[in-house]
Amino acid sequence: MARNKIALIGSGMIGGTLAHLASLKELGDIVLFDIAEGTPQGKALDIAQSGPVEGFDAHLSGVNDYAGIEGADVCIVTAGVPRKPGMSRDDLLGINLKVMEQVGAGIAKYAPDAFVICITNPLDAMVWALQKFSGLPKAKVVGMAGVLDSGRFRTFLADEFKVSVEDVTAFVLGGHGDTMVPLTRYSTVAGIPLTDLVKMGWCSQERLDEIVQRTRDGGAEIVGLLKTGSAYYAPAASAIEMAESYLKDKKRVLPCAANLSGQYGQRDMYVGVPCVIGADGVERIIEIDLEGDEKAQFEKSVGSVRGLMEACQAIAPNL
Ligand code: TXD
Repeated sequence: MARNKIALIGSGMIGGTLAHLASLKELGDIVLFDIAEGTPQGKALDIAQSGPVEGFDAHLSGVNDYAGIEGADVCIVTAGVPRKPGMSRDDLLGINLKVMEQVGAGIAKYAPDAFVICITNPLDAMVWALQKFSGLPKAKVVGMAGVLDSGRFRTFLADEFKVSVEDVTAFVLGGHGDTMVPLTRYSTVAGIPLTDLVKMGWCSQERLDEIVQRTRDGGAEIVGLLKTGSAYYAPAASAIEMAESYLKDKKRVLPCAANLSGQYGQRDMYVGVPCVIGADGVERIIEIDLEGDEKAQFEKSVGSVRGLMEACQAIAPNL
């Protein structure tokens, strides 16, 4: 049986970390792609040389030509530019939209059967555009944000309650970051919902609200500390969890930005919802009943994603 091939489109901070993690987990052979000459080649060589030391068997290569991703089983997209001082949200949107157009064409030509995970920001709009530009089936193109947002939430909750992160689960919906909708009644410590833990006196509702807000601002907190870039270890780990579920047909239930076709009253858009990820890609979207405030928060989140989609359409009317 041929080894899996994993193409990483974008070889920056997240791209390099993805290559390292995929190698350590022996998920397959890895091709790093970037427009920057030397970067993907250098990172591939560096990680390959850790193979004999770590004891993993993975072939790594770096390319500047899309032909190198030919036949990839999984493509993880981080290509793009970050927001720089003086750049408006629309400037960023315009640049990264062009990048998605190039990436979509490259994947359509060389890896049309791949499972594609988009990470580039603004996530929910970029994954929607990438699916359209690539023309790949909607179930095979997803966005990574929810696994990261819930990872952040779980970390903060475990710290607060002084319990292992292993026993904390989190359920999040909606767009990435600011508009994330944490469902506290479905987030648990060893199966006990957070709403019950508040009643049991583990923490106050105000404290829980603060933790939720810190989770929403989780990306900005790290940008503020690093000063020269954004988070990359946890984003890479999150996308690898999604890729692994696809490659091993694990059918993990993970929050992903998925294409809605009527679920949650929405269609033709991508937003974070719980999905079953298996060999067919997004095999199922789990639709739960939202109550009062949850519904209002989700709708607000959908509204902000739709705003970004409209801004994309103003730049690229073919979308
Ligand atoms: O939860 C999430 N989805 C996110 C998203 C969490 C953290 C960061 N998130 C976003 O991921 C971030 O806002 C960026 O849009 C992406 C990638 O973050 P990273 O930290 O890896 O950015 P880098 O280091 O700037 O890497 C981007 C690479 C860089 O090497 C560029 O040369 C390359 O993208 N690039 C391109 N590659 C291919 N094709 C084109 N056109 C291109 N343009 C730039």
